[in-house]
Amino acid sequence: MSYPKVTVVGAGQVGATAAELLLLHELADVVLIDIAEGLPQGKALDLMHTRSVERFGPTIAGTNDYADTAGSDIVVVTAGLPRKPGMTRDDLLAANSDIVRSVMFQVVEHSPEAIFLLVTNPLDVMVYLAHKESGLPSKRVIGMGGVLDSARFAFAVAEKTGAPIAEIEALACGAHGDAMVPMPRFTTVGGTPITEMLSEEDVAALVERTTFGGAEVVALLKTGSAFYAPAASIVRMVRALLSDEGDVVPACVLLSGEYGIEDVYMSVPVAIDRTGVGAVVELDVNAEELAALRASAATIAEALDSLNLRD
Ligand code: A3D
Repeated sequence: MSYPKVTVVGAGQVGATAAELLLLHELADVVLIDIAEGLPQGKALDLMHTRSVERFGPTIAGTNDYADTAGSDIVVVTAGLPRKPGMTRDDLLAANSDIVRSVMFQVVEHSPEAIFLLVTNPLDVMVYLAHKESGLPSKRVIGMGGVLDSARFAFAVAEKTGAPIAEIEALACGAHGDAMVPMPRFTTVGGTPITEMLSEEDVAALVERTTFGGAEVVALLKTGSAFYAPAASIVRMVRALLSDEGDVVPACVLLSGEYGIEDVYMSVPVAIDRTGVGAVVELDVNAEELAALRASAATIAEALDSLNLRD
């Protein structure tokens, strides 16, 4: 049986965990690449040893050579420095810009037709940079942020209400960071919006917990940042990107007038399939939600301008 080829750049916590899930779910043959010598090879070998225990079909190869990534269907970019305690995502801006620039240059050279799924923080800026500097159509450059933020919102709602997680549909849009826009009216338990079930104070507390869910993990771990839920969220998106279903997920995509937002990458619900990004699903937002989305976009635009990325 032949599998699609997915390259994961960065064999750290997020990249290696995503690689493991791609194999366990039998979604793709994986190439794991990192700048650190031995790291991707060692993790790939360890995962190949797992194969006969877990009985999965696809294979994984670890490398430091971009030639091995040639012909990938999807390239997931997790290379970068993780956020440390007390560090904001924006502190990572300068360091990770250089990394993403050099990684994109090399992966695009070997897989010019791939779909590129960016994960490196600060996410919304890194995806824009990857799109701009690669010259690739925005349809094939996308970021993972909204799936994770929505999952954290769902967790917070489950904790508060005690409802089974399978009955909860949660949505968080906007920047992946402090300017996130969790959407309570579009977050439901058994089909009922949480705004009709919970007090305003309770909803506000859930929004707060969602927005700072990543920081909550960082504070507990002390070194490094979250990786299980990020990796699962990557795999959720890869699954959709390998199918023809046109799944609608909150993904970080280039907005061109939707919600009155122009020339900013930010998470909104969008259909994705094996051709990349399809139609943005414009939610029926009220004035307050629209203002929150625009304010979130403005914070991203400010960071883009600080890097002189926009014309
Ligand atoms: P970590 O475990 O440090 O792994 C990063 C890996 O990148 C390391 O193995 C490095 O050696 C490698 N690397 C560094 N520079 C290069 C390079 N030039 N080429 C190839 N590999 C390189 O970090 P992590 O896995 O915890 O996090 C990785 C990135 O994902 C960070 O920027 C995080 O902030 C980000 N992240 C984003 C989300 C989102 O939801 C968007 C969630 C979790 C983590």
